[in-house]
Amino acid sequence: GGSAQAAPGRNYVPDDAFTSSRTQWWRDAHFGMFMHFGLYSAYRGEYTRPDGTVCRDAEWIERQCAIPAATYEAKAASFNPSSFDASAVIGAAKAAGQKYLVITAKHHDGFAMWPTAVNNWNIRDRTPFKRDILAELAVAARAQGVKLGFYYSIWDWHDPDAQPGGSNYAAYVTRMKAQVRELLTNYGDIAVMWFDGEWEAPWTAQQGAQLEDYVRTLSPGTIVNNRVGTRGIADGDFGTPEQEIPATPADGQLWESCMTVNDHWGFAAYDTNYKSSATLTRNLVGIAASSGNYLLNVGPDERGVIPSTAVSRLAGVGTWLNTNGAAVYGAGYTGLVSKPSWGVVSRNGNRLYASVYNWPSSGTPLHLTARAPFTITGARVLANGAAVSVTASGDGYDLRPSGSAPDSTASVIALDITPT
Ligand code: JFZ
Repeated sequence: GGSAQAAPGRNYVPDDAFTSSRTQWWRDAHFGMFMHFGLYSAYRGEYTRPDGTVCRDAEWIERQCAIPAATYEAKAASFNPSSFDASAVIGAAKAAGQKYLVITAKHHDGFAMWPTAVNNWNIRDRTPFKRDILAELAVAARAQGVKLGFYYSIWDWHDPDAQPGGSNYAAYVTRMKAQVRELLTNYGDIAVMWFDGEWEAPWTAQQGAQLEDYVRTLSPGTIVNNRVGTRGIADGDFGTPEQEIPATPADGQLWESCMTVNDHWGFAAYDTNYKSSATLTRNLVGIAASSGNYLLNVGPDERGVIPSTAVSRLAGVGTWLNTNGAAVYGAGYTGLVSKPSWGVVSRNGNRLYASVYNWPSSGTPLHLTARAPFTITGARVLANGAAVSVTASGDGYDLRPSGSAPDSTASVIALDITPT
């Protein structure tokens, strides 16, 4: 929150996110579920034009496929995701080891997935489904101990006052704030507000700063992403690199990399290019070792069901975490060793966790290059407790595990250390 260059009229708040107890749960969690679910999901990734040709896209389908506004609006009358099961969604997140869920309450199409009182462009007033997706998720998340956050797009393709050339953008901003108030007051504790679409004019840095302050006033504990406004003016609590894994921790900044489990955010039936559980697991371990969070997206289909392949790939991560979670939860950047070629190393206090992707053949060492001095007082494999031989060697240590890799995705060696 805040920056040295506070916007005029803004109360400057020191940037405490990196160390604050407010963000502790988020810094420890490292892993959340992102969910793109909205009216666009009803298209299943394909729009058939009046001339019979087919255009493909996901959550951008209205814009990318130039669907006439009236056609897109009419689609709502057939949007009936009656198989949506909030308990199953939260259960899938839990099984994956994800500690929080961020769902698109409103994407760029402006369609509210809750019964907003601000307008009638919402799931209750336009669909036969009528149910409040957000309320159902709030109940299930609380019951199962998963934290809940909302994605909210500042950019809005539907509200007349938000359109380019619209005469009364201020009126739109007032409605936006009324919606944000609903989200932060009607659904219990909201762990995260994840804004997006802030880059689109006429949204300004000052409006971003005011919106960030508005969220803080309504809900001081809520963690806010940086897509609320212009960087350095209203930069929220954490950065949001997209589809990438920074090699080092951001300097004094929290960050969360959002990625898709296949190749789209919203549901697209034709997209079956799911990442393997091994890839997802290594993404998570690599991100955690650079002190980041991994917000891994799934897109429920037009019935409200997360594709089963996505659920099973996520569950594979959860299975790995059941044995090796100590390398992720509560862990972060070591500062003590260089990133090795054979895997990644994370740290929690006086424990290092070497997640080994390429397990050596017997006798071949895994070398750890020390960037700062420390001694190793114990070493064992998390999966089976096997002792690992450690010898000082050159600029660091050699680890010599025995036998074959307990896990072909990543086998974790826990090292007890004493910084010297
Ligand atoms: C935005 C949305 O347009 C998209 O539909 C999806 O919701 C995604 C999570 O966020 O897309 C972006 C936003 C920011 C960047 C790239 C795509 N960026 O900063 O590189």
